[in-house]
Amino acid sequence: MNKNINLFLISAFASFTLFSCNNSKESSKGAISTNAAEKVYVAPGEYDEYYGFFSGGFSGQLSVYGLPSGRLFKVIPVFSQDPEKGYGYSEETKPMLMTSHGFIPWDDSHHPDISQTNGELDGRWIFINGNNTPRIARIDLEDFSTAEIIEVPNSAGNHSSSFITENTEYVVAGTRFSVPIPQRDIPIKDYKGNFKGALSFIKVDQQSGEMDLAFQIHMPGFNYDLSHPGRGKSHGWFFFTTYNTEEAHSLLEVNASQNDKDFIAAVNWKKAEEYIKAGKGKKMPANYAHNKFDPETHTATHTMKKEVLVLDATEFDDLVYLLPTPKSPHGCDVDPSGEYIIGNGKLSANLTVHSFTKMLDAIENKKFDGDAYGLPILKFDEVLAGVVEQPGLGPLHTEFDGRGNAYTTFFISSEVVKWKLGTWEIVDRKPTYYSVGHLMIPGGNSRKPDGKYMVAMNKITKDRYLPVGPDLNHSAQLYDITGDKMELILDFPTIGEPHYAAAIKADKIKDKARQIYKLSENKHPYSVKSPNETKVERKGNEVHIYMSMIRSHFTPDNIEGVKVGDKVFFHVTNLEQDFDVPHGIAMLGANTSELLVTPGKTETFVWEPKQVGVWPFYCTDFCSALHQEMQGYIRVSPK
Ligand code: CUK
Ligand code: CUA
Repeated sequence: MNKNINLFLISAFASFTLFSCNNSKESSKGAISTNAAEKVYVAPGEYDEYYGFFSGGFSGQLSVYGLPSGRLFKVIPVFSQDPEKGYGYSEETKPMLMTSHGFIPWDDSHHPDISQTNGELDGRWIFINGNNTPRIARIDLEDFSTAEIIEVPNSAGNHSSSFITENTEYVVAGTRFSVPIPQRDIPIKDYKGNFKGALSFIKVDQQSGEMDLAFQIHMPGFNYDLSHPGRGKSHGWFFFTTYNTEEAHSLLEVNASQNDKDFIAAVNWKKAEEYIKAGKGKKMPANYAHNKFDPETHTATHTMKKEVLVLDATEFDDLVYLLPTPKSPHGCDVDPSGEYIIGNGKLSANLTVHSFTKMLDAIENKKFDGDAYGLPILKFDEVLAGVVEQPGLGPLHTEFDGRGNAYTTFFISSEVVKWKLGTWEIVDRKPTYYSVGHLMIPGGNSRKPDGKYMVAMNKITKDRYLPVGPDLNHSAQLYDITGDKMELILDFPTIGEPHYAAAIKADKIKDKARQIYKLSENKHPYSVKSPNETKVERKGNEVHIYMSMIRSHFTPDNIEGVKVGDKVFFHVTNLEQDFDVPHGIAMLGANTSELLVTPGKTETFVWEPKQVGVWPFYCTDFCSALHQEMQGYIRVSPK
């Protein structure tokens, strides 16, 4: 029976794919309303209404788009090196990419989430997870740059992350893969009982935004796929979808889809706080990186942490409850009121909605179905709020418009389905082009959604744009959702794979966005405040060049006395104090990237010359009519 469902879904997918190649493009063209252009047109010089932050997937970055125009404003480097900005190449930024496994200049970023106050987006910070080397980054929305990265120990495939509680008390990270905790050499077939999940609660300082791993809850060896916080009435709880509740060590067969139901794990994090306060947490050795960017010196520091506080969920009977949820639920979404918890069962014919009120009631009255994993399992019927019947194939994620409607994506049938909370009736469906993963409504995972637009993020692009060879960009589609029916109004390509996005009214950010750093406040130890302070200093085989840049020259611009075998540090300060006059620097033979230095800042690159000669360097950013004159030479002599 289970196998049959799988086969059915697989063949449905195959036939859908055929269908999409042949027919859907035509039908999407026909479906566009005549005033779509008007709805997305932002006249030259005008601003967009929303900032949209799109995860970069396997690019590891976060890109910033305007909505409704779909214009790309910036790619914020987070987990990957970025030659455009020198991120991860400059000495100042390299420590950001240090981990317990060394320097990892890449990751797979999935879920951005904007900080909240009282369940409303506040635009202070945005958080995003790195999947592969479990990490959480905090991006400061004052200057749109990565301020902090913390590694998550005892975790692997940091996927059910980085979602935040409604006052940004915590950013929460769940492990997709259960792993041996602590890591050790054991046969993989001994998975059951030895592999564990870890749910990490990272405290956020409300003033500085600084993150600190407060505690972890260790869990049975499931896969923890996605999560969302409770909000409103369910504030204080966090919900995680699980699959592979069979605790199979190989998913090659249908091992992990044998169970008719997996679970949503409901975690009472307020209770966890109490237990931690009461000293019930166990200290466990753990090695993880904590990297911070100091805006004063404009330099990152990398430190290693040694310990984590752990609560073992199975040792408490009121910390974690399991809500049976059909067939490998993926998205775990909570409606704006906090009452409904939606489990998007990938292999299920229906959508399952749980009730928070019923859950509390079932807990109170001990309506349990045993505790097979050492955790109370609530009776399915006692927590079920309702079912959306046969909505589509392959549900993944749900968001809300604040008007009592929910919107769920269906990967296999490639559509977004709009349905009503409470009555569970389907009121609209629209195709996506093609195979949608996440969707996003600005504020759609907060208490106050802004239900004007919905963006579908599609996994397959096929024929949407001019062909550019075998590797295509992924695609986003913008829908107007103000009417009864959703209306597709725009397509735009994205950077990497946009697993998820978050968007906020531009007004909440744009006026506090920083334009410039003051040179007088630059505390970088190798900064200079004028060309007169520049110098070349030798310390053994290290040569430190204190260099300045201002329209349109470098000082010094002729450097001699450097030898093969030296380690040469270019500390380059941009003396400009006019807004928007960066200078770049690149040098022939330097095996580093370009640096782009914004006004008032200092950046460093290192060069270890291997060849004698005279090597030119130049400014890479067109900065004035004399930009092309902004150049210099460095002479390298024999050892
Ligand atoms: S996941 Cu990509 S479609 Cu990483 Cu949020 Cu569901
Ligand atoms: Cu400085 Cu071009």
